[in-house]
Amino acid sequence: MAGGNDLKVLGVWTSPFVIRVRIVLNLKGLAYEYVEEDLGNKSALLLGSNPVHKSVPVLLHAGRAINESQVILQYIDEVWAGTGPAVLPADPYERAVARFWGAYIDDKVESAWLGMLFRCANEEERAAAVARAREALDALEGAFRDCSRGRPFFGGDDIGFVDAVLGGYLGWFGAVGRIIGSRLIDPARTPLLAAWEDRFRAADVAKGVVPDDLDKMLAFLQTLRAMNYAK
Ligand SMILES: N[C@@H](CCC(=O)N[C@@H](CS)C(=O)NCC(=O)O)C(=O)O
Repeated sequence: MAGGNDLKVLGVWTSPFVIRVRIVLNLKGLAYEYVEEDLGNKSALLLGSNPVHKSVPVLLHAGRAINESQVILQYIDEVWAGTGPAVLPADPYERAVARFWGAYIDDKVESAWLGMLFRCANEEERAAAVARAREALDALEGAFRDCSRGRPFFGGDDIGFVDAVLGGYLGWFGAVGRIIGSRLIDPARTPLLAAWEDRFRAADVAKGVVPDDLDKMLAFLQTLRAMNYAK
């Protein structure tokens, strides 16, 4: 790990947005301090660092705050361009494609994620959100085929931008799988993406960052629901 960069991440351990930032810091081999926030009682540092959205993640680099996870990923890639693998592709067209899919994931997958876990009043509403998630995953199956060109990740041989953006959701996908009794990324329907999920979960940069304790995730879900999170 490269130290001495004065990096601090304000986060919540289950947040897909925080997880993707930690994955990219790991990918770059950058040491950082991680500070767990309580969304029910946000710290003065969080409120002062992200006064617009008051959300995590916040990356503090030498005391200066960078907000919004996809902006943070691009910042890390630019500042530490010479350290570790590139997060975004070098080619401008491929960079545009990666940014397109990153935006797609936070549009379609995020809304389905909120629907599956937080905004469903009954099992019928949850099933509708699962169907929306699987439709988005169908599109991502095609994206994976085009971006990876037979290699293991969206980013090619290494985990890259789209991998980190989508990979941040895998902890919650596991929890959804437990609730619905089947894998959200269905190997029969989206086989390339299901194989990608297995590879991503096994990657060193994901270990200890993508949550795999489903009981703990589901207990945390109850806490968030009690807080009326994401209403
Ligand atoms: N678009 C933001 C989303 C961040 C976000 O929604 N974070 C949640 C945690 S998963 C949060 O901090 N919510 C603030 C709150 O609950 O008050 C990003 O990509 O960073």
